[in-house]
Order: sequence, then C-alpha cells, then structure tokens
Amino acid sequence: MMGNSSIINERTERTQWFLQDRFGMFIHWGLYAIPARGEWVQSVERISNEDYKTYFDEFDPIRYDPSAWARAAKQAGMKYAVLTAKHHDGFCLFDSALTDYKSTNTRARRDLVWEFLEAFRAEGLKVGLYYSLVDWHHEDYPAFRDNHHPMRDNENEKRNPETFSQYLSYMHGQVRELLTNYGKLDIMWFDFSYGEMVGEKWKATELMAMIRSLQPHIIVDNRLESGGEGGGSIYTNNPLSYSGDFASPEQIIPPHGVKDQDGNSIPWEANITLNNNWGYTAHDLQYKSITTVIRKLVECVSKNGNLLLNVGPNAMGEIPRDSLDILAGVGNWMAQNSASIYECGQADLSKPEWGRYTQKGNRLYAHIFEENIGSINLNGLAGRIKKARLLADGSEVFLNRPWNAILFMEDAFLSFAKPEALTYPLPDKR
Ligand code: JFZ
Repeated sequence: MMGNSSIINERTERTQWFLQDRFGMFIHWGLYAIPARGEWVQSVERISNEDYKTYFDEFDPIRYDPSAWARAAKQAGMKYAVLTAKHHDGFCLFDSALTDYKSTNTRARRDLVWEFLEAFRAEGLKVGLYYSLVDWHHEDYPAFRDNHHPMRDNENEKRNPETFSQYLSYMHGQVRELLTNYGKLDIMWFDFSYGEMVGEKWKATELMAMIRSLQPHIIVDNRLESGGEGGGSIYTNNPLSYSGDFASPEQIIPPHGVKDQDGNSIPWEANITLNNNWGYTAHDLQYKSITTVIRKLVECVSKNGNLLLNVGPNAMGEIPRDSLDILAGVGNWMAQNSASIYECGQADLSKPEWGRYTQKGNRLYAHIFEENIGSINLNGLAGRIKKARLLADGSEVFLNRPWNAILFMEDAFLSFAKPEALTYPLPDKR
C-alpha cells in the first residue's frame, strides 16, 4: 500500500535540515524553577493556583542571559534549541495578549521567549518553542485524573469542562501569536495527548492548517496525537496533517530506531534529561556522565535519530553548573568528532559488539565503546575498506594488523571516534 505519500513527501522535505543537525538543546524553564522540585510540582503536590501565584509574584530571574545559554549550546555542538513558551502550569514566558499570566507581568518585565529567540538566532542556531496543550491554570481546561497522568484535580477550584471550546480558542490564539509575532520558527513542540484528549479534541486539523499557513516550513512533533510513549499515525504509512513531522520518544532510545509499517525510517528525536528531571530540581544531583551523553547521541544517530538534550535553568535564569560541565565535555568531544554526527545516519551494517557505527556516504564511523580491547572485529567489511583514520587527529589506523581481515579497497573510509579518549574528569560529588 502506498499510503499518504504527499504528506510523507512534505515531511521528508521539511525535515531535511533536522536530520542533518542531529543534536539540539531542550530548555524547561518557568515558575517551577523557584520551588525547584520539578516542572510537575503544582500537580504532584496539589498546589492551588492561589498558592502557586506566590512564585509568579516572586519571579525575578536577574541573571537570565540567553546569549550565555546559546553559547553553551553552540559550544556543545548543538544546532537548535527548544524553549518552553508555556508548560503545563500555564505560565507564559512570552507577552501574550490573551492572558495576564505571563513573564512581562512579573518583576522580570521581560519577554523571555523573544530574548531567547534573538540570542539563539544570533549564534546561528535554529529555534523552536514548546507549547503545552495541557493547562492547569486556565479555568476552561478540564481537570482530569488518571493514574498514569495525575492531572491537577483540585476540588475547590472552578472548572468548566463544558466550556472547553473557550480553552481551544485561547490555545489556538496563543499559537497564532507565537507564529505571527516572533519571526521564523523552526520547530513547534506540542505536549501532549492522553486518553481521549487526542487529535481533533485539540481541533488539530484546524490548528495545523493555521500553522502551515503562517509558517509552512516549521516542523511539528507528534504529540497532538500521542504522549511521550510513542504512537499515533506518524508510525503508519498513512499519516494525517497533524500526525507530526517527527516522533518524540521520551527518555528512551528506541531499540531499532523508528520505522513505519513498511520499514521506512521516520524522523525521530529522543528527548532526554541530564539528571532525572526536566525542570530545575535542586536536590537532583544524579547527572549522567559525559561519556553516557556522548554515547546516547551516537546511539540516536546510529539509528537515524536526533537527540534533544534537556537543561533546566534555575530561578535566577542560569543553567546549573553541573549541566554546563557536561555540555562542555560533550562539546570537547564534538570539536574533534562531530563529522561522525552531523549529516550522518544509520550504517548499512548491523551493530558491532564493540560499539556502534554511524555513516555518511562512503565514510563509515566506528564508535568504540569497549575499553582496552586490542582489536575490533570488522565483520562484513572485508574487502570494502580503503583506509582507516582516527577521526580526532587524522592519524593512520592500521587495518592489516591487528585487524588482519581487512584489505584496502576503493570508496570506503573508516574513521574511529572514541568517546573514552576525550572524557572529562567529573567533580567529586559524583
Ligand atoms: C511531558 C511533560 O509532562 C514533561 O513535563 C516534559 O515536558 C516532557 C518533555 O513531556 O512528559 C510526558 C508526556 C507524555 C508522556 C510521558 C511524559 N506519556 O504519554 O507517556
């Protein structure tokens, strides 16, 4: 079956840059940086809107310097960034005409989204905005409880599920504002659908028609139709207008990448945290190592996917020191090895037991994860390799010894990108 080829063709065209760039920064920032217990704090702790307003009254990120964020992203080798313009708590980091619950009405008096966009564009990065479909603050958003997604469900608060259409006008209106008043955006990242709140419940066809008319080239995630667990018709060969341009597996890298029912690769981006939280969480010091992050990036690319790596700036507006250290370490590796990431994808070889391959044209990149193995097995490559070089310094790698099966041949090129060679010492507390 051919499926919906025009939607798939347009998706292929729109996502070209995305599939080349491979590596982006996710930024979860909002009022929840003050309680510093994660971006779900209002729901998890059942904080009323009245009590949560304390944080609104107090919010004053005096050290917010998005140029510093943009430099950190760029140095890490990231090519794009996505900021939470509005998360589930409903607080807007932009100057919306449709609400008073926005950063320009806090002590900050700044349009944080505008400044983010300017700063990242100035560094040459592509820019995207996350917009939460879920809204715990809007009175027309229905309270909802289920075990998997403990939505805010505070008995004492006014809720008008029967006027949900007013929320939809608000939500569509804010998306229109973002796509009209903030210049060219590269990514729109909606979050998220659950239970019956899927697709047309968001008036998704109408929403997508507006999005495409305002910014035809923007790429959109798949969460108008799904949650972070995957799913939705993007996984079929018959996608809808709102199925999304890329799948968004959350906190996992799918074992075999993401393919449709015919086995064709679908654009995808794993979104992954540095510690165990998206929003700033003061007590969460369980950070991944630099090597782990590099390997996740390599793993995504080896399966034709992207990595959107999260940071959660604090209430002052700073990316936490631990996160900056990891980004710097990844950046040091990328400075020498990014040729094995950008514009690369899955190799036409199965995964070797010693690590992973990425490939770009006739260059095959061998990422060796096992330490102290004197030689690696290049099964399936006998006779296909012309020469091998260490990617970091261009130095020759002998293929006849100790890898004695390999003969030199025409248009193949093997490069080695070893994460271990360039890891960074981590602070003691780890
Ligand atoms: C969502 C948000 O709730 C979370 O705060 C963060 O922004 C993340 C990137 O996205 O998390 C989800 C959304 C959906 C599912 C799981 C986590 N899901 O459907 O399984």
